[in-house]
Amino acid sequence: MEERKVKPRKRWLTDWWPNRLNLKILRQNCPNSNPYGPDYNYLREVEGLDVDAVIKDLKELMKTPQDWWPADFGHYGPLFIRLAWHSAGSYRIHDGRGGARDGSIRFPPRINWPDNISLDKAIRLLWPIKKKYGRKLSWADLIIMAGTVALEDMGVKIIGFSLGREDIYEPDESPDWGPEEKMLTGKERFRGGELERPYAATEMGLIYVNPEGPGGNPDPVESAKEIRVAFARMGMNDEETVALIAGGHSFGKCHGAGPDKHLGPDPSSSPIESQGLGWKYGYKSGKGPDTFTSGFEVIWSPTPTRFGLQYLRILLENEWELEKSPAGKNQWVAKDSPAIVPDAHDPQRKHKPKMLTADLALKFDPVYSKIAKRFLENPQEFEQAFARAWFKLTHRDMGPKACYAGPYVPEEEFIWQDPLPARSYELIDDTDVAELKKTVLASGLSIPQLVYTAWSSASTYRNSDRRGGANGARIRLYPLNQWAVNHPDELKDIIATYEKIQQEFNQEQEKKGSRKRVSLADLIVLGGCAALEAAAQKAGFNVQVPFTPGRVDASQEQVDVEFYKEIEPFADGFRNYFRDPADINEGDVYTTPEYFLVDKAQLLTLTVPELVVLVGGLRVLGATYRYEKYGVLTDNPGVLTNDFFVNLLSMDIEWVPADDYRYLFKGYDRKSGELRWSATRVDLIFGHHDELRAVAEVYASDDAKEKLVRDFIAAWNKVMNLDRFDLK
Ligand code: HEB
Repeated sequence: MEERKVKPRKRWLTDWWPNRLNLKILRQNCPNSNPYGPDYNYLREVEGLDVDAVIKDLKELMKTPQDWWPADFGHYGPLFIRLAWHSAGSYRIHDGRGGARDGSIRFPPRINWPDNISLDKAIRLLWPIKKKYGRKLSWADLIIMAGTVALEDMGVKIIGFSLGREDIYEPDESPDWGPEEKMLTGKERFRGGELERPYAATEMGLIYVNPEGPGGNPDPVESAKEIRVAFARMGMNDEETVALIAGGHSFGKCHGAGPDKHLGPDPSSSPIESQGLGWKYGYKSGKGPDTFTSGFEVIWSPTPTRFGLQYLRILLENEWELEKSPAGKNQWVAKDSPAIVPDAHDPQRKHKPKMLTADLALKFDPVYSKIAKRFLENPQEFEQAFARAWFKLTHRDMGPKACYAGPYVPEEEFIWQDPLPARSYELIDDTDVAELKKTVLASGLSIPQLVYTAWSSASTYRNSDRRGGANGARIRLYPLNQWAVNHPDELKDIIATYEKIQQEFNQEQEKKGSRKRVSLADLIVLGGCAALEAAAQKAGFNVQVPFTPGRVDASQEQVDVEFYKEIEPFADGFRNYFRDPADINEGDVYTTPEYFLVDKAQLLTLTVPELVVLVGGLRVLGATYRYEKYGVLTDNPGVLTNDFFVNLLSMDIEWVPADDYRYLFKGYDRKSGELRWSATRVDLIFGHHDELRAVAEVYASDDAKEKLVRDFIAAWNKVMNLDRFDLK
């Protein structure tokens, strides 16, 4: 029986006004939506977990088939590996979103993606273990652990595993997954032939690429091109890509027992009695040998529950013939091979080895095939490469090693963890801080320069993968010191000034026999704090800006150069920076600069009031890109006033577009016609958008002068310390 179709009674604002800037992503995961309450500390809980007991339980559960969802080859390991891979594999480097760290694969849209069919079953299979360990083990950790333990159980020498991924309890709507309105289409995300940033998948609803080949065209060479782009967007090079695919497809099978017309709707669209399980398959039994997942019917290896070289050998040593799966999909069969591959459910049956177009990419792309051959000849190298790439795949969104937990964290430090040196000296104290503030203010650097540099250093942080930030002072190193938004030419001189202050201070300490030293990373932040105090003083407020020393300086070798080259921003509303719309690169998503402002605010974990007060404050401080006057709506730049809001909301000013893109604007005095201000869209949005305006009104009010100072400092302090995992 069909579920009664209910016409929605309610229309959301986004249905009526889809172009209205949506601030919802700044209100996700409020503390009161966490059922464990505000005092819950997952890292502390998981430290009390009996990890070996969980591993034992997992190994047993994997080999205990359930009637409601039978195991292929008597082992759920391959399914769990696919679950972990799809949980981690939607990570993309450009904004660090996607990934496994919050367990968001449990929620829409990801649980409903056609690429994730049957993973709802994998999660339900794990429920008894989640239930047993409750608050001590998150879904996010359990999912990655299940895949990793499966690998180990099936013969991979893994290099380690970290716990510490805390669950969310609502869908994460911050990632932009693409412009398409239909699943499994991907036309709109390509511009000038290039995949727009931040996307990594080539089609909506996929983790990476279409297994059948681009747009369903079974061309392995073209497929390789897609794979290369998609895996690069995940931060994986050719060697890691070959290792991951060849290692992953050593296990398990593809499911496409019959036509897709029998496939039911996704979990969110399924009738209520299905209890969150989707894709009920109405063909024969709909499970076990009659399963439909991807629509391919492929088993790669004669030993699908054992790690080894079989996949690579079969791939490289056979000729491949195109055929159709029972669901009508293009797939490949080893032409002259005997039937050497076991059936997943019937011990009497054997099959010929088969492959996907995306597998043949590893054979027909010249670079991939060279690596594949080398792996086949050097089994240990292959296993090592796979184990290392798997660790990176499943941990790269967790941030620095300080965020890791549990007994199996590998000793080794990886470049993608943004490593930091250990501190070998004592920290400066309050007296030193006060002295250094004076020295910085007397160094000739201006308030806008000091604020801009500190902000530039700290605001590289993104909570999506916990990378960037002020610690390490990477802003002074290549390539961050070349980012246009960081004023490369001027930055050199500013850093030189800071280095001089640092040297003098440290030398003096050494002379005194003191072990105290100051790092450049600390000095850059301290300079910003000193400038803020001075700017507040000029506004008539005597305030202390909090400063916590302890940052250290990374070396050039500790910078993940390729990564930081890739993530150079082309928009940053906090500094009123937007690459000229005329020379936005092919491949950069072009949407409005104010959209990127909100996007960046989410990566900085800011609330709406924090976003508003920070932009208003940074503008009057004059900390704008190239110190241009856009948005500096004050006659006293460098003074921490609420002028930005007062002047923006003033009805005495009329705003007029000043370019073809409606990016720049001029503000004229309505009475005299005199030109008063210049601004960008990012400035005007605070007067235009109803919610932002509501908060801007608070700060523009006559009683909010001191409130602005205090709130700005609090939000500033939050941003300066976002990456201080050493303090948490
Ligand atoms: Fe994979 C499965 C595709 C990569 C692991 N895969 C699979 C399938 C498909 C695919 C279609 C079937 C599904 C069903 O069930 O039906 N992949 C793919 C692609 C790619 C991949 C396209 C890119 C190129 N994989 C991968 C990686 C990994 C994997 C990287 C890991 C590392 N897979 C996997 C597994 C499986 C699969 C384990 C099996 C599952 C079962 O058995 O259930």
